[in-house]
Amino acid sequence: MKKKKNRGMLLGSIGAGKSTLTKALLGEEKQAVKTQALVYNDWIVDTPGEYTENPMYYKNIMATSLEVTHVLFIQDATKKKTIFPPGFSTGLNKLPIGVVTKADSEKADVERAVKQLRKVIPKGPIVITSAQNGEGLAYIRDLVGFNKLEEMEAYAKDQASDELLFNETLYK
Ligand SMILES: Nc1nc2c(ncn2[C@@H]2O[C@H](COP(=O)(O)OP(=O)(O)OP(=O)(O)O)[C@@H](O)[C@H]2O)c(=O)[nH]1
Ligand SMILES: [Mg+2]
Repeated sequence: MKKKKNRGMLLGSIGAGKSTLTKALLGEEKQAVKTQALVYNDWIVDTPGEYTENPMYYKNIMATSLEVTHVLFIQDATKKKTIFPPGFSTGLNKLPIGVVTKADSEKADVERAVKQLRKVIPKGPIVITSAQNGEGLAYIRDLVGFNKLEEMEAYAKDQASDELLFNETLYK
């Protein structure tokens, strides 16, 4: 794969599947282990779930976001709850991408996860993925290559795929 200058930071709760997704996106075979600190891996910055779960770390998230072009908000499809505060993505001035993980799981409720992400990302793409079967991964790689929200929007609409949505809230 071509080396990218663009970079994405992954945010999401403990066990949401950030590190597994990182490895799948980078084509690594090894199983993910618990993330203890920021991990810079090629074009991905993986974070420990604690960063998103504990507001004490928000300062770290803000600081790290300065080093990336995109922030990926990871929502576990098997979890009823979301830990992102509403509109969380608008507080970080970076291109947002919503990612639903574990779509393959029998416990997955993809619709619920998408609904949760719509509240976090008022305007931006949402990708439905599974690190296990590779679903949606190519869309993430492509989206991180764009430098404008409008470009991501045009791409998402062009793909016309059930695994790639573009959210636009109709009210302000
Ligand atoms: N079924 C299924 N399980 C997954 C998938 N991705 C991750 N998991 C499982 O989810 C669990 C947590 O995955 P991690 O990638 O370590 O989660 P994380 O978000 O990096 O967690 P922290 O490092 O603690 O923040 C593991 O048991 C994975 O096997 C997936 O696509 N499908
Ligand atoms: Mg991890």
